[in-house]
Amino acid sequence: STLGIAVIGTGKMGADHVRRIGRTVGGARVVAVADPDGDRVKAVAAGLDGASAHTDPAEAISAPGVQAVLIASPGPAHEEAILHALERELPVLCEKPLTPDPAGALRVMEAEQRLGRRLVQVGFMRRFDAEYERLKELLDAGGIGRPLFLHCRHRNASSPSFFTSEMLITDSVVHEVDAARWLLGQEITAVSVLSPTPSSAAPEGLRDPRLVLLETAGGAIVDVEIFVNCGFGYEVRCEAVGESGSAQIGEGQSMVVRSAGLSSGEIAQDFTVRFADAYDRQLRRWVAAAAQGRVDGPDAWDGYAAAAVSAAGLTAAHSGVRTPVELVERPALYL
Ligand code: ISE
Repeated sequence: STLGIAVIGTGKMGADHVRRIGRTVGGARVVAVADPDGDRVKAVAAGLDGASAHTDPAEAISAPGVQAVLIASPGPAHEEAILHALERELPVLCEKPLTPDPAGALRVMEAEQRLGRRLVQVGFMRRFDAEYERLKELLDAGGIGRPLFLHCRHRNASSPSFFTSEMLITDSVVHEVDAARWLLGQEITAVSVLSPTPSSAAPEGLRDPRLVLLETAGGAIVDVEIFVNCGFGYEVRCEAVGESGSAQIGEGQSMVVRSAGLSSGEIAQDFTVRFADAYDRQLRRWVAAAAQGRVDGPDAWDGYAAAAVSAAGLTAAHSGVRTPVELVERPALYL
């Protein structure tokens, strides 16, 4: 039997997931789609056999045949859609950020605790990337000793028109926040943000690039260069430095051409290309678990912890002062 999915939000990521469910992931089909843009959602539904189109997410979630919900609307719209899905006890895959602020994430955790089970997975798809998995295995095996630093670079060719200075932290660096927590198995305890004079290639008023420093409970330091209008392509690199070695991922494994005195390789232009396999694997794993009425990926606690780091990051960015991260005690459901 195939899992009936409602897709909430048919922008760039929603449309990408709809394509993915049709082509690369078996055992699932899209039965309902929702988007505030009525024309866009009708166009997406028209390309799907028998899927209903809605402008109201709640309607799509309660449409006939919906057994699981994939949320790809903008961050501020996530909480409401998640709570509707939880009311119906449906498994959820929610794009990052779970919620833009920790208060919303706490409400999601409370709803799950009332149900007594975890049904929400957050779309931190780097955990499903082959290079990240190898780095995680190496660190877990003690291959480079106790980790001291993660040096991270996160660059986008350009940012979409709706991108704000806050989103560099809440929507982009949030990936490094989750990756660091997962790779090191440690919570992040404090955040500092430095912002150089913005690149003249960045849209007017956008604080781009920025340097974000994360301190972890185990005494490691993570530095993240976020640069969302670098112009030349999409790059996500990470070098881990430990007491007995270092390991680097994201250097690009594609063909290198030497010709006419130059050596050159291709740079992916976009995250849907660089992380295509990770998105596929994330969705396959989620569909397999959701078919059994459960989730097994990064959960609402991970979404909450990331939101708490983002909140500290925004305070640090505005004040220029190193800001501690405040976390509630981890509820038993998430241990
Ligand atoms: C976007 O929302 C993502 O999730 C991408 O992975 C990230 O590189 C980009 O900066 C974000 O805007």
